[in-house]
Amino acid sequence: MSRTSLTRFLVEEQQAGRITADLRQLIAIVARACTSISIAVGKGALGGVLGDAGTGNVQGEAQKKLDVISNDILLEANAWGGHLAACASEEMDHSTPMPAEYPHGDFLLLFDPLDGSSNIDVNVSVGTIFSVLRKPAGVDVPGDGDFLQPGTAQVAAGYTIYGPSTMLILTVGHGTHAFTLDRETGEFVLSQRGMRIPEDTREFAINMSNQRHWEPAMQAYVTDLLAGKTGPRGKDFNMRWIASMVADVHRILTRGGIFIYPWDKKDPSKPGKLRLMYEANPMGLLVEQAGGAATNGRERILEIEPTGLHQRVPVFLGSKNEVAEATRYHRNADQAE
Ligand code: P6P
Repeated sequence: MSRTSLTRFLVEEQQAGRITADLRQLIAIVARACTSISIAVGKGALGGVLGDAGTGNVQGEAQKKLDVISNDILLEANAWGGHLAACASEEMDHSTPMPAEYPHGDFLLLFDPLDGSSNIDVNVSVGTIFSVLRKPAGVDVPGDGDFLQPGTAQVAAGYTIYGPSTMLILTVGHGTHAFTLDRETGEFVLSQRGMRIPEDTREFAINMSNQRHWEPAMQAYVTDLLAGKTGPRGKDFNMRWIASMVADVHRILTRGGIFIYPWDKKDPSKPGKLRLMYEANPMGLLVEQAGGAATNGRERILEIEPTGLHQRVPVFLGSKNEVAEATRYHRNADQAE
């Protein structure tokens, strides 16, 4: 069976006029950086890279050594790429314009270098999430404000999941495609062209320990899920929660489901736990390109006008009809107010 490498896939996308040479090369650089992260993650206890780095990030979260290592790998890989104007990361307080001595390009790269890293020390799948935007015209040195573009402006998005196999899931706006890392050759090989999420599901992913903190519409929705076929939904549901967004979203892209991280009143000032710019937006584009849906419980994630680089949002994503049902509960509650 002839194999399609990521390199060939990207050249074909460029030949079809769907991406530019610069975007092709940027994606190839990010993929190579993810291969390096996969090697670092795969060393586990033998690499001296587990545990806390002893530092915190802008989110006020303790950084794992691998958070910092992964962030550095992505920055170093892109330094000489020549395609970026600036980077932004969960692990950096502010965006970073490309230093003057490096070649510059027209793209903005945002990433969560190692999402789910609290799972690293217990050997559960984690991943790198990335999003690519265009640098606004006329801007020479981009600042944080230049990143504040809605998810519909993304020219590419993807994640790499470091699991039993390392897989890169990518969209450039024409479908969502899966590549598997061939560890012997070091290349990503196309393993599924055109992933499709089933429109209906019987599987939901949520951290149920927060139930008492949810708003009434969320309580009502989950109560009806749990009532199963004896309740208004008329069917039984199963639950999965890996607490690693990349792993939960990958399962949903592969077999359907709904992933929810709603607002809760544990910290009312926070609109949600997950970040819009480098988690919800890239995952939202990947899911929509696979026939799914992504909302914040009320509106489409990709149409949210960002107000901050590390802004948080509630996330409902996955099987289109189930996301619509969960969103209906919230919109109906708003109308009843
Ligand atoms: P909780 C990981 O820390 C993360 O950002 C996502 O990957 C994951 O979906 C979520 O938080 C898990 O949150 O509150 O269940 O630990």
